[in-house]
Amino acid sequence: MKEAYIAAKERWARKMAGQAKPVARSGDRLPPGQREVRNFPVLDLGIRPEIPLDQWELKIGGLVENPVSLSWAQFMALPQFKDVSDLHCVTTWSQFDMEFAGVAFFTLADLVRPRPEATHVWFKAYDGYTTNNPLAACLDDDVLIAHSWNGKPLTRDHGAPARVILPKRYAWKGAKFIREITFMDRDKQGFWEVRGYSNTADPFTDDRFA
Ligand SMILES: Nc1nc2c(c(=O)[nH]1)N[C@H]1C(S)=C(S)[C@@H](COP(=O)(O)O)O[C@H]1N2
Ligand SMILES: [Mo]
Repeated sequence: MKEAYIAAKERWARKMAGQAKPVARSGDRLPPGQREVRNFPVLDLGIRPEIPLDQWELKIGGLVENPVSLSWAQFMALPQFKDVSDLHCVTTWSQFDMEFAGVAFFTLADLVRPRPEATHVWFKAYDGYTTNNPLAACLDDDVLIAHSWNGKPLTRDHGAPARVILPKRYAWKGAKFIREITFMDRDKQGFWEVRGYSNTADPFTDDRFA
């Protein structure tokens, strides 16, 4: 684990806590406080687990009618989805026109059938990382579990074999190395959320800190 990196990000959140945010949502493509990059930086806890495809599984459960544990073959046999979106990291870099391919979140929701009580989704990754999102945000038509970027399988640095992409939130809301997706009837804060980062994480209102 990159302890120094985690500690520095925590200090940054503490220092910035309670600072005024813009009242109006930005209509610009580049969100406030961001700069554009073109090199797809790598940002994570530094663990980057290696997960052989024949050992990979994606568990989807919690408050659902039909919990599943998908093998790689089963995951790849689901309807495939491609979407081009912009990625915004809270550390202020953004990259435009990222083409991710994989399985749409709504396809997985159709498969497991969330119960009416389900309001939030908890994501757990193979490196121990966690994050959380409202179910409504996950059901947006641009959310997917990606296995490829720009036509090639994800590299380990970028979360292979599969990662969650939520284009309308800061990138930390999408778990790389995704392992488990759990539907819940309450919110539960993830790795960065308990360390001072915003639970809503809207890049266009500079919504970085709790
Ligand atoms: N499993 C896991 N997912 C993660 C992270 C992590 O540390 N572990 N970091 C998040 C953060 S802060 C960002 S900005 C993006 C970075 O993705 P990238 O390294 O492919 O640019 O992954 C997010 N998902
Ligand atoms: Mo990030």
